[in-house]
Amino acid sequence: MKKVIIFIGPPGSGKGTQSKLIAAKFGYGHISTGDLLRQLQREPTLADDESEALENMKKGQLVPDWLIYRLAFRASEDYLKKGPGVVFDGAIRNVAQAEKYQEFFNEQSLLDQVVVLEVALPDEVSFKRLAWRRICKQCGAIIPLYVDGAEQKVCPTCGGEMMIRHDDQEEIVHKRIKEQGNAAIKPVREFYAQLHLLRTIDGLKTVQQVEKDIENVIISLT
Ligand code: B4P
Repeated sequence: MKKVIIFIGPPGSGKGTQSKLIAAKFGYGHISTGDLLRQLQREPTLADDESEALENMKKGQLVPDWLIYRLAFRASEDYLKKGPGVVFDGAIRNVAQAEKYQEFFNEQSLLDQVVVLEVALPDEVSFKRLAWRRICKQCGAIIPLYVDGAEQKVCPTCGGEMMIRHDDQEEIVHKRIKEQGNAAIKPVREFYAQLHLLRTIDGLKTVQQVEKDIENVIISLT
């Protein structure tokens, strides 16, 4: 199996859901730049440039690249020292970032250890999923509001209270899909396709089916 598994895909494609499952299954570290940014947001004191950068996230825009590198590279080095590998969740959203990560993997002698999994989903489906996404306040699980037509009232894993993420409000979701949806991702997927690192997974299937498809791909790669 490759040591570096990178998930790309439009917002709501299931990158977060699947990368957590895969990291837990194989004992890999899980780096979600979205989670790292939300964690940073909760810090009591922030540098001015960090506060400014986090404003972008609240508006549904990408944060500046330097902040992503600062957070993700440090976390990745820590995980690689301790465990078998790392799963990157939504950590690469433009070509400049993709190039910079390749430089970083080169410095770490990991260039031949990279696979990129695109979870593909039409933008129309993204909208519904994000507007109906809830997060458990207690354990951080990602929960769809409706399962088989029934509304979920508490976290099915720990019984915790569910909350709606600030950037999952309808008008912000529209903006995120416009700015981070399939049109925005196209150059990134082309970059990785040219390097023969890209594998595409159909994100329209059920969570369990998508997980199985991903497992089959990563187990087949040496
Ligand atoms: P993230 O936290 O990464 O969020 P996301 O892209 O919206 O969601 P994801 O695709 O992970 O969907 P999920 O599994 O939750 O990013 C948040 C923000 O951080 C960005 O908008 C940006 O501002 C900033 N940011 C992060 N990284 C950055 C970077 N590299 N550069 C610049 N800025 C960056 O799934 C969504 C819903 O669908 C859930 O309800 C889930 O249960 C459901 N679902 C999942 N799979 C399903 C399936 N197969 N079938 C049915 N439902 C499914």
